[in-house]
Amino acid sequence: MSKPYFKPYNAPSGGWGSAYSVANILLREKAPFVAGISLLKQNKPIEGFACVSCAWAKPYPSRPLAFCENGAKATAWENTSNRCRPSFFARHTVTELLNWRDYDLEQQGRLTHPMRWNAETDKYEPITWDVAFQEIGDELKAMSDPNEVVFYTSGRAALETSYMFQLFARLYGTNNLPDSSNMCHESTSIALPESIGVPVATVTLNDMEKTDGLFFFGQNVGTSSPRMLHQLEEARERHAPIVTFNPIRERGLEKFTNPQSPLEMATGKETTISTQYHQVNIGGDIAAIAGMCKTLFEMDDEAIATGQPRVLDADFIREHTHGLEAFEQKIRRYSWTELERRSGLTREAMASAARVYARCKRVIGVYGMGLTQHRQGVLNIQMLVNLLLLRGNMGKEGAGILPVRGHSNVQGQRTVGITEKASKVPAENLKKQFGFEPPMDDGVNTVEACEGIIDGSMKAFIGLGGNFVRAVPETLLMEPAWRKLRLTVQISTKLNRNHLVHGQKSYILPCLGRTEIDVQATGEQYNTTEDSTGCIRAWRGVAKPAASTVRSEPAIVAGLAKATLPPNPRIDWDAWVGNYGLVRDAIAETYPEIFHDFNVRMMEPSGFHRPLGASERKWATDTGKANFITPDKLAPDDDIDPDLQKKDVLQMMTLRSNDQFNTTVYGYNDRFRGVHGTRAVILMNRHDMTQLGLEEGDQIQAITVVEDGVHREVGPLRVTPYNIPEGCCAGYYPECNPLIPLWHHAERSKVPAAKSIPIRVRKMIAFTAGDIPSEPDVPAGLGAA
Ligand SMILES: Nc1nc2c(c(=O)[nH]1)N[C@H]1C(S)=C(S)[C@@H](COP(=O)(O)OP(=O)(O)OC[C@H]3O[C@@H](n4cnc5c(=O)[nH]c(N)nc54)[C@H](O)[C@@H]3O)O[C@H]1N2
Ligand SMILES: Nc1nc2c(c(=O)[nH]1)N[C@H]1C(S)=C(S)[C@@H](COP(=O)(O)OP(=O)(O)OC[C@H]3O[C@@H](n4cnc5c(=O)[nH]c(N)nc54)[C@H](O)[C@@H]3O)O[C@H]1N2
Ligand SMILES: [Mo]
Repeated sequence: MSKPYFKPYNAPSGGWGSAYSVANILLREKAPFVAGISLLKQNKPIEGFACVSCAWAKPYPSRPLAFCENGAKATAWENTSNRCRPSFFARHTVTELLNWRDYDLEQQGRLTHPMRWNAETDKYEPITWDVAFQEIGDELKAMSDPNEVVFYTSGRAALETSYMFQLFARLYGTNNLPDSSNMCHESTSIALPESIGVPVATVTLNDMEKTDGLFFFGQNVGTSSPRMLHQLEEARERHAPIVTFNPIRERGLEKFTNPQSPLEMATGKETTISTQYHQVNIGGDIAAIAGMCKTLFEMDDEAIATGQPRVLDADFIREHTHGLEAFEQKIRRYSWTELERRSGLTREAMASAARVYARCKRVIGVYGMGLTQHRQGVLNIQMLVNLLLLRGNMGKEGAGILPVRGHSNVQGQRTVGITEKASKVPAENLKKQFGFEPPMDDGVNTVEACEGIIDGSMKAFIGLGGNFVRAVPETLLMEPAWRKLRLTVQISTKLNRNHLVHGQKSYILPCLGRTEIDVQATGEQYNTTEDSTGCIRAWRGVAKPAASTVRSEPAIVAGLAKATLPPNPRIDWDAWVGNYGLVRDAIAETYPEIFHDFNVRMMEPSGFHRPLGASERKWATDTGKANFITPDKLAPDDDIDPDLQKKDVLQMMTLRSNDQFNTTVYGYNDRFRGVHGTRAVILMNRHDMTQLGLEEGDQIQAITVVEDGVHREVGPLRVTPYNIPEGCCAGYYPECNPLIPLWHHAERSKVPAAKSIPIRVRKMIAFTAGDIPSEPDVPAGLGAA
């Protein structure tokens, strides 16, 4: 591999860069034909499959090519012609594979056989499905307490699988159902119900078409949900302003050329996405929004004084909201100096954003991990809702709140019972349907599951997808603790680090992906998902299964459940596997309001939407109104160590590159950010570099600044000057995860605060240029020795 280098990227997002990138991965996965055919069916309801990348809404009628660069990569990745067969495992011990990079592990291709780790040989060896189910079932039956078992879900599994998995866990006797969402939008699930009485976005594609202003906070559309760029391009064609708050200038939020428009590609037409771009400090959003709200109050004063139309929507506020007075008092009291210092923005910048906001009649507030993954993640979101409420931008066409969800069905999983919170489950319905007492104690979320694994109280882990140990914080404590688990079971498509960091008894169960044809006893099966806009639809796979020995996720969950649970006359697991329609009937019975007539309504190509009170200005909150939530502080460091204010402490955010999907690394280039051939970088402000005596290309160790007795260090990372506010820096996820203390999470939602890790850097003794280790030599466990 060539030497890493850094070169700013000036082309638009999309465009030819995107076209080349898609062609490259199709060739590399040796899947140009299979994946190419699949791509034609991507995001086509009923006849095709829902993209396995992000959860952004799929318009109907579909575009002829309804995929984006990253969706194409995800499809190629699943439809690869590489196979990770038993012969591969026979050649390598697990200890040896632990030194491989994440990229090389997944590059082995699709898993084909159920495998069991053999302690004597330190290798995974093939076993039959029956033996795998029997042994896992026996282990689970031998546990002394069902609450010693974690049932984790990564956000991909379809509604049918997810429903079966939660039922399995609850029949077993536990609500230990953490989900990738606990590391992601759980801040949303806490914030929005308190503010507006719903846990999810209130915005549909129709609203995207009608809006006349979008305000973007901490969401990287060009990488994380590129299909949304089409709606943004259309909004810009209608001259709707897009105002962005992000510490760094993300390409997708600046310029876009539609790679599927021959005209735009030929003429090089670029659309400017953001009309204002505010490089807010990491963690500075509460202050930035407070600054906007303060301006709005002042503008409203002026309007009243001069007899102009009000700036605030007084009727809406009176009729539909609660708590304005306390909120307003608090906001008016903040000084501009304080707001400027915390946000990193000038008063004028905040005021000009507010003026644009005040001119728009229908505004959508969009956000992602830049708001949720902070200690004040919940409050971040509630502040954005406060801003929307001031002008009645909730429950009317073209307006609302839009958390952009990550995994393609992560929102839907929550809807059908994947949750650790007992109160979120219709226990009465489950009891009536299946004749058992569902557990009533809350189970563990992701952080609590990690705590239990570290302190030894958790004994077994069943993973429905994902790469848990790699995605969570505190890697250096988690990995050794994981090895003490009595049983680890991973239902997976590809080999990843979590298979290698394993429990005393460990199994890999290979499953079909959503792009693949799923034939069961009654014929080809549909599966269903819910997207970021609460739209539920039916899909089916089109590609030939990776191997005849691979099973579908519902079949695997049913196999485990049957081997573990006593027979239940009301559940015929085999019948469910033979016909997923029967699972959907069960879902409809448990959740009639959302899923009545599920099997019929799912066939509507435009899908059906779950009912959302807030979209109709019905507020299921404690006050029966939409609540203004008064911030108790502007930034998280208000209440922690004064040490953190010191000059040499930087706030690090961990980012995704354009060439990865979570822990799956497709390649070592982050085209949009100009980083090539490496992921072992730290992006820094030039002024900070000078202050710290660093030059471009220097190698540093990043060390977490906390006094809890644990030393956390990652490196070497290559210093790269970047346009980022002073005192802020960035590194890649998951390589930097060893830096995050497990307790460093959002208050109440417990989402790891992966976007604000206080660190110091230590320069490494000078290497000669030739000695500098480049990324390809760095193993997956990039943490310090
Ligand atoms: N290609 C690709 N697509 C993906 C994924 C992937 O890994 N790769 N992952 C999927 C998943 S599971 C998820 S959750 C989503 C994640 O998608 P996003 O929500 O976009 O999450 P990130 O990419 O982690 O970073 C979000 C942005 O937040 C900014 N940011 C960081 N801190 C702050 C802050 O304090 N304030 C503000 N205003 N901005 C901040 C960062 O600069 C970055 O641009 O994407 C999904 N789609
Ligand atoms: N530092 C830091 N940490 C983070 C984040 C961050 O921004 N910064 N982001 C967090 C977020 S938002 C999330 S969502 C989590 C992600 O955490 P996870 O969801 O646990 O991780 P993924 O990388 O998405 O999981 C990838 C693995 O899933 C398996 N897989 C893929 N497709 C399928 C399928 O169809 N079925 C099954 N059964 N398995 C499949 C493959 O084996 C693959 O190796 O990470 C979190 N961790
Ligand atoms: Mo996520």
